[in-house]
Amino acid sequence: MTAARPYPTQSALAPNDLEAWWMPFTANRAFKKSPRMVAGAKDMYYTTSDGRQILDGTAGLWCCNAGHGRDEIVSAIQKQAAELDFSPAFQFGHAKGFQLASRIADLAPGDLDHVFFCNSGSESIDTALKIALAYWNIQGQGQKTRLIGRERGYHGVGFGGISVGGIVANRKFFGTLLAGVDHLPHTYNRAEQAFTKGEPEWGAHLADDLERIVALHDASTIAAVVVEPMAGSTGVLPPPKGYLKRLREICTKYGILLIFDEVITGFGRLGTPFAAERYGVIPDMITFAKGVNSGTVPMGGVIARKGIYDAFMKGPEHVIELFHGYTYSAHPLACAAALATLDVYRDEKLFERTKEIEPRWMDAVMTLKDLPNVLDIRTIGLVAAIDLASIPDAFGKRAFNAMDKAFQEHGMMIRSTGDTLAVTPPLIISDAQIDELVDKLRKTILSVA
Ligand code: PXG
Repeated sequence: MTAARPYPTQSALAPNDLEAWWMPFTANRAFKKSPRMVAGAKDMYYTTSDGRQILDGTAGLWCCNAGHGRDEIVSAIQKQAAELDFSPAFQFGHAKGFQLASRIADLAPGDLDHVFFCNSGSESIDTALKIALAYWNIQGQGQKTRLIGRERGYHGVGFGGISVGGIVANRKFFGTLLAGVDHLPHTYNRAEQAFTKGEPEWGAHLADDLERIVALHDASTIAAVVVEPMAGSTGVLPPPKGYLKRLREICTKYGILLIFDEVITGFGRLGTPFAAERYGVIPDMITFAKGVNSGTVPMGGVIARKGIYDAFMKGPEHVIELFHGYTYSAHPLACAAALATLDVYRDEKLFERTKEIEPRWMDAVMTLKDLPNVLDIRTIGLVAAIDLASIPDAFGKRAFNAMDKAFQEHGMMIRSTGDTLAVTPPLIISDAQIDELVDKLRKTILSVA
């Protein structure tokens, strides 16, 4: 037995023991020595437990697209908790689940019109991969089992997601992963692409590598290709011009399903409801999470094309068609929050606004180009990434220090991944707040020179 801990009688703003929480994707010991504690949030700002205002440069974790503490969303959640707190989604339904599925299908392009709900981005990827495998199975092509991801891809942390993902640290500790997975090359080349605004000119040809993979394994063994239209977590890699169209063509040519992981690009981040629309490419499935309800209640999902859903709707009608689902699929609180959030997006035209301010955002962030240690800046939609030169023998430390200093000294939340800073503010950011953010970024980068 460890010694008894002091009973936590203090308020949530000032916990008296940081030991017990094993924090996710966090340097736990560094955090617990010098915590970055948040206590409240409203619109574009967090408040720290010691009362400082922190500009939200990350929309939480790429999710709070409508900003924080939005009255309409808060009251929808409160009302829903009082009216219907939980309802099973296996063999029973509730109105908001159906309303939300229709609203999301309306936002999605083409015949992407059936929505399967889960509770996170990771679950949405596992769901999409399982639908792909089951789809081929019920079509009598059960030998189509291979899954193709991409180097540097991030698809969450489930075994499916890390298998098709391509971030080494997220894979190397976890054994053999799923069998039968291959990877496309990533699309980044600094010599060809440095300081590009938006989609780089160079790199569409990298999609042709799918032809090599098909030649190696044969299309008859390949179920699906999954990519982020814009790779986010790895440090923001916008797709080269024409790349996604090329991938679509090759998938269609060989009868391979194409899945876009839109967990961060969905719900306006690139100025359209989904990136699929921005790029004029219709995948067979889209995964989403985060922005669907502005990060307020855990929710994710998969949008599937009509033909995929229809393929399952056969056999005796009393038999379950897809043996998959989660206790909290279409949780009433998550649905209520999402319906209110989609109203905010529509009424405030936040997706259109993102498209409008994109050029201003890109120009503002590119003013940081000549600061010390800046090796590349990539911008797209309301997203920016800044690559910093690594401190010798301490990869990741400069960006980690920048993230920490931004919070502790400059009043701003940003993310670091490797030695890249990622900046992805809520879509409600004003012109003045863009200036404030860039000014804070400048000070932060100078402070880690
Ligand atoms: N797919 C993509 C494309 C993602 O970006 C997930 C799946 C997994 O979602 P969940 O809800 O299971 O976490 C993600 C998550 C970062 C960062 O700093 C990115 C994510 C999560 C946390 C931090 O870039 N993306």
